[in-house]
Amino acid sequence: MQEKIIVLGSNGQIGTELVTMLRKIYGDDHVVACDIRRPDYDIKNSAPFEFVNVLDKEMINGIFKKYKPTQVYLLAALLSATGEQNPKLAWDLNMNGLLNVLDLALEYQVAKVYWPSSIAVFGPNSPKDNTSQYCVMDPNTVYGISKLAGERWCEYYNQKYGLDVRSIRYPGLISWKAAPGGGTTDYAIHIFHEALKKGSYQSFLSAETELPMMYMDDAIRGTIELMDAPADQISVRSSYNFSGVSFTPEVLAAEIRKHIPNFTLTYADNDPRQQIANSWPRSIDDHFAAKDWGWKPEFDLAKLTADMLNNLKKS
Ligand code: AKB
Repeated sequence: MQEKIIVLGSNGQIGTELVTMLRKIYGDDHVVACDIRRPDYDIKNSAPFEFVNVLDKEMINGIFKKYKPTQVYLLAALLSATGEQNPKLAWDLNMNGLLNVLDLALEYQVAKVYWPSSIAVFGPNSPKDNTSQYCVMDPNTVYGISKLAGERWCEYYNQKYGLDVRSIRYPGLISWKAAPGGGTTDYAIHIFHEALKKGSYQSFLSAETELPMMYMDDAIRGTIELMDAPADQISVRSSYNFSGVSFTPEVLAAEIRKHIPNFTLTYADNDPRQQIANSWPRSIDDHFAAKDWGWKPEFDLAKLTADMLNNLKKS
């Protein structure tokens, strides 16, 4: 079957790299990038781009009618930190954007839908270490609440209507090609830019705040591996736990010092993102992803640090 893939929210941190990879695999004309902002990275000139607001169901309807997609990726979202600044908008975008796409995917008989969830679905009473797929989940950010509700909707559309919707709970994603989108884990990207530019950085999270993270190359590969897996191997229809590497700002700084020996790290007091980080797990048990579709990360802390610094130096 000839695939026609629509990526909604193509211009963000994940979309920028996902679209590039999907176009490598399926060809430029088979992947339609859609966003409310015109892209400034390498999506721009190479292939189809459409302005789409995921809150405008008629607009998405027009795109589905025009392209008849076989696969849809919905990436448009407000993340944890920006979500707290505008909770109603975060709920509206994260929830109604998803429901619009799920409904239209059914109507247009889209073969597969991808929607990202997050470690933000866990909360203060979830276990902190090796957090399992099924445990107490009491998110206390609007982002986490919307992601947990979205997971339930994904499973509901799969079980009630047979829609093949697949999802991953991303940890903090570390990448150099596009800027991060207002998350609690963004310090782990800013730190690389500032280390190269100034030789110092002030972290908004404290020295000992350990969080699950992943290099973008692993995240993109894992996402496409999940989408390529046979449907009968997908036992989790809410969203899969997905693990890369866990570290604290202090440990990341020590790794950066292996490349930039004089790098100094200081810490800000009372940043609201600290509260969010404190409610999230330190590490994730992802054995369902390993068992169902063979997930295995390739980038550890040393490898991702070296790769980030090399690429940022060149760019
Ligand atoms: C955030 O920090 O909000 C995101 C996430 C973990 O989903 N990076």
